[in-house]
Amino acid sequence: MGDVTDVKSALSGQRIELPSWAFGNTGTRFKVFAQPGVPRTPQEKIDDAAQVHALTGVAPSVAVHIPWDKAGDYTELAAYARERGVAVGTVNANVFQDDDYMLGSVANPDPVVRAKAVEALLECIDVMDATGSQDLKLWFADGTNYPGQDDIAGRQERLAEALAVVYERLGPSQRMLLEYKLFEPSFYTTDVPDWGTSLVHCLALGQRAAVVVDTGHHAPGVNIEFIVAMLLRAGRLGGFDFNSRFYADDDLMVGAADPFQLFRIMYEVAAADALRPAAGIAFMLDQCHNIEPKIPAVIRSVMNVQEATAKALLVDRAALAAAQRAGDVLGANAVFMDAYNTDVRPLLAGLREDMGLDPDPVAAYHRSGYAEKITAGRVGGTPASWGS
Ligand code: RM4
Ligand code: MN
Repeated sequence: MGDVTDVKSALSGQRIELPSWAFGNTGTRFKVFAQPGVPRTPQEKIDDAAQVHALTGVAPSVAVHIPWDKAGDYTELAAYARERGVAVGTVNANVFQDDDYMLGSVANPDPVVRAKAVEALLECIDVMDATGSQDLKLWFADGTNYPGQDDIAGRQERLAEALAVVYERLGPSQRMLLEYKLFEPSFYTTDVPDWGTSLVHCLALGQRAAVVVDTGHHAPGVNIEFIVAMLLRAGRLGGFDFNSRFYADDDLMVGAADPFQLFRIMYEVAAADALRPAAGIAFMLDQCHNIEPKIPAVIRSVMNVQEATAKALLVDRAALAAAQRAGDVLGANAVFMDAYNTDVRPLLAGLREDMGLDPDPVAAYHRSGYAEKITAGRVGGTPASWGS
């Protein structure tokens, strides 16, 4: 087993970014079930994220989604976050909810719509300048539904052109993170469907463009840790959008559907020594809590990432390497499984106590009275939701 003191020190330095949209009302295309106490403003989403950080100690930033989190003054929004002990993190661009984007955004056949989409992305960089955010995260709903609907190669040209304009506008310490997703909302072609397509675009753009792996965006059975290893090797793993899927882009709590997969992914990250913030991998959640209470679900998700990370760090790398060199197939697998089968909850509870936190953040949240406070206080106004 890896050394417990080293494991604890790596875990205390871990940073997990929370998505502002996890705190708003969400649902499926069939129904959004509203919950009481949901934030009405970006500031209230930040308040909720700050609660999660206060209880877990490892979630000091909150990703925003523009225009869902549109604010009059982003410098003020960043100051508001700082006062609550968190920072505004990744800026996510939403170019998929305007009528003009029916046939796509940056790859739309109409140059006027393309220009509008590029403008929206450039505005996101203005937001980054005002908030001090480092990363612009791009996910495009672009694609087609029918063979012949649009030119597949032509769409790639338009995409590349738009990305180049946006990349040029980035400040020297800012990055562009390009996410891929297999399908949906387009079902025949998707313009960035896989890590290969994303990587090809990033390589053409330059060093500060990197791929985002959203764990929910793969076909069943895809070996995500292999993709992670490849991107780490190429120096182009920009970050993760963590969530769980049983079918497709379910956006369920990370580590809920397949904790073993999450462990395998975190092992590749740990083995490449890429857990350290200096390695530049953004560990973000991208989740929606439709039927479960949102804040405890986000706390649970942070804990799930920590548990998978702790197990990954516990792998006895020297013993594993020795077994691999000796061709000891079963021995190597046993080293790996020993770490996975370790109950790391006491270790993490101890770590939290070392950090001056309650060992059980979910219980601490339920005791805190915060849920009652927001339920009583957040009446009137429009609860945040998709499209608002
Ligand atoms: C997409 C993708 C993006 C997220 C949106 C809301 O499927 O995962 O990361 O910003 O959903
Ligand atoms: Mn995502």
